[in-house]
Order: sequence, then C-alpha cells, then structure tokens
Amino acid sequence: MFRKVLIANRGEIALRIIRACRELGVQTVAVHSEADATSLPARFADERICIGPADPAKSYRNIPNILSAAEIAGADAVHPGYGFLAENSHFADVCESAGLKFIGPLPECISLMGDKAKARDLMAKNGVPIIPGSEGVISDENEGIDVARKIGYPIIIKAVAGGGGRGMREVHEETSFSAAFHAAKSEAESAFGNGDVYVEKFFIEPRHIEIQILADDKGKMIYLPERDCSIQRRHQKLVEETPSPVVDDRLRRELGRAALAAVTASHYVNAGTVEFLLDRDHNFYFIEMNTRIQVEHPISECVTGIDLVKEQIRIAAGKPLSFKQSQVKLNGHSIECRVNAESPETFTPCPGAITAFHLPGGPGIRVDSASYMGSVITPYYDSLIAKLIVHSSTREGAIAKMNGALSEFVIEGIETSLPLHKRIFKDLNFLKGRYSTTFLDHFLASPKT
Ligand code: MV4
Repeated sequence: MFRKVLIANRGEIALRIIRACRELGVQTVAVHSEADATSLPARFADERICIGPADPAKSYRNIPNILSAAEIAGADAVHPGYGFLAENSHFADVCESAGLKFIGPLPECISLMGDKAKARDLMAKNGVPIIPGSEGVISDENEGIDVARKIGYPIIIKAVAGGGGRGMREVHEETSFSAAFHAAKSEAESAFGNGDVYVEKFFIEPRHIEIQILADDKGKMIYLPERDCSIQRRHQKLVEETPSPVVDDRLRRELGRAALAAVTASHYVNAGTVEFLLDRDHNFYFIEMNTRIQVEHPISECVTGIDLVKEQIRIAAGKPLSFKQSQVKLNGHSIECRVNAESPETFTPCPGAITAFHLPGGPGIRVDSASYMGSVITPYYDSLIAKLIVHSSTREGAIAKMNGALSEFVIEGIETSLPLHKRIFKDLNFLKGRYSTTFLDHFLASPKT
C-alpha cells in the first residue's frame, strides 16, 4: 500500500479522500490555496502545504507547485479528485515521471476518452451501441451536410474535446447547418484549443444514465447499478438517483455488459463512468466515458456497500478488486441532492460566509461537505456546499427521507439551492419517475405550485 497520498483537490472531495486514506492506514498531504488555509481538508490531513493564491490556475491547477509539494512531503501517490487536474493526461503523465502513482487510469486512456470522436469510434468497433452519426471528425461543412442528410434531422454537432455541453449545437434543418457548424467549431477552438467536431442524430428528451465501473490491473472488472442523472440545468446535475426509475434487471445487465465492453476495449484501469443516453423506447447509446471519481459516487456506495474511493486507492496500489460481479448487489434506493451556494431562481453563484449551519441526520442520511458554521464560500471555486445523500429500501422511502432531511437542513448567510430541491421533491412527474434531461427546464418555466 502507499505510504503517503497527496490530495490534489479541495472541498468535500478532498475530505472524502482523507477519510478513505485514514481507513486504509495511509498518510495524507493536503495541498491548499491561500483562500483554503482554514479549510477542513487542510485541518484533517496529516500534513498541509500551501500551493499558491486563490486563483485555481495558480494553485489547484498549478502542476509544478503540486509536484514540488509532493516532493517536499515525500508522497508516493496523488489523488486528483474531480475537476481541476483529474482528467488532464499531461498531469497523470508527469506524476508517473516524477515517481508518483496517479490514482486513476493511464494517461493514454485519459487522452483517448478526452477525444469524444475517437472514443465513439472505438466503442462502435467493440460492439458498444453508439448514436448514428459521423465516422470520426467532420473536416468541412459539406461533409457534415452529407452525414446529416443520411441520418436525418435533427442532428447535433459536438466538439471532440467537449464535455459539459460546450461546443455543442443542435441543428433542426439543413439551412441552419452552416452557421451551427462554424459556431460550434469556433466555440470549441476558444474553449479547448481544438475546433474538431463530429455529428450525431439529436435525441429529444433522453435520459442520462451512467454506469460506474471498477477495473484492476489484473484484468478483473465490475459494474455497479446505473445512476440516473437526468435532473440537470445547463449540464450541472442537481439530483441523481440509483437505480433509475425506468431501468429493469434485464436492461441493467445490458447496460453493464456494454460498460464492461467499453472498459475492455480501452484497457481501462481504476474507477470510471460510462455515460449513455436512453431513448423513449429504452434503447441506450454510449456518449462518453469519464475517467475520474464523480461528484455523485456516494449514491452508488449506498446501494452496493462498496467504498469507491478506497477501491480507487487499492487498485492504484496494484491490489486486486475486493469484489466479484456476483457480490455486487443492489440494495435499496439512493438519491443525492447537490446543495449549491446559488440563487434558487437565477442560479447565479452566491458567495459569502455561512452564519448558521445545521446538518440533517438519522438512519440512511449522509452529508458529504467541507463547509461549517463560519466557513466562507468564495467566488474562486465551484459553489457546492454539501451533497445530501439518502438511502432507503425503496424509492418512496428515499424520497420521504429526502423531504425530511431537506426540512432539517439549515444554511444561513448565503442563498442556496435548498428551496429548489424542496420543490423538485414535491413535483408529480419527478415523484412518478417520469423525467428526462429536459425536466428541469420545463419545471423552471412552469408556474410555482
Ligand atoms: C446529446 C443529446 C442529444 N442527442 N447527444 C450533453 C453533454 C454531453 N455529455 C452530451 N450531451 C447531450 N448529448 C445527442 N446525440 C443531449 C445531450 C444533453 C444532455 C445529456 C446528458 C445530460 C444532460 C443533457 C442536457 C442537455 C443535452
């Protein structure tokens, strides 16, 4: 096992990684910006090193400073968490060159999955269903129009370096193709420094279903029950649940089989997530693979009893998976709310000091948070205050728990998304499990009830 892990992240995920290391008997080094000197991860890690000013480009994304901290502390591994450098193949590469184990997949695998067109072509060749569309990138407008004619409108143009919805354009008829093509390319060029795009059939109102996988370096791999992450606004997820209200055992096995085919095809090692779109007829299609631990991982932990972060560390240390597929059992239902420091109406971030903080509790209630009474949400980082996670034997039970927990959760001094979460959990369509990726837009556009 590792002796000392450096955590190249902040906030709740840094704390989550410290907890996993502690249970494994591994020492921890927190790196923090000047703005995070009084943060809980800086306090609870065995050691802490300041790596720069609040601006993340100068601290949490500053590779030389992080590597220097690792050398000073004598760390032998780095956990990148999510965001920041988690999916930066160059960072993974220089960690390995510096003799630090990167807790995640190989750099080649990160860069493969970072190219959505390459990932898509690899999946197609390996029997993973993909959305009808172009083979590889579209080099000019006319080629794109030909592909679009073949698959039929509506289509969507996507940046190969995309993710999080940037560099995407829907096109509903041929006359709009040209403008959308050039807009997507220039947006991708300025956002990612790569203007390459590809084309897919556009799905109206799909569900976003993802499969968590774990793979060790001995070729053993498992999948976990699906997460339904359709409740989102502008690609920011607000609520996630597992299992999906619309996935049955047969479909779950098919999704799992496809996810493991993706793992095999890419020689993937460590934790990852294979994302699918699910259409009205419950056909599913690969969209992309995330090569990091995700924000919503706790709901999968609740229903399986697997500690995903401990497994990540064990796998990186060369240990075999602790579980076989036959030991992965779906136990009950789990839901997460991401509580953000933002206006529940306009979604504008709402930084400031927390002047009162009371966490809900009781059986089946988990809160992952690095906030506390008196802590300050700064404008420099994402606005996540806490993840509220509930676990019950049924979906109805989990919803009842969530309603109770939301009513007990007190955060004062800043605006939060709690009022919005309370409304979502009273919505009839949500309660019936009838929702798609467009749910929140419709919900926000309709009058409050
Ligand atoms: C799509 C789609 C419809 N059709 N692809 C958005 C981010 C990126 N990961 C993929 N995304 C989408 N791809 C086709 N062919 C709709 C979305 C999409 C979406 C996907 C998952 C979760 C939320 C979403 C919100 C809007 C659009």
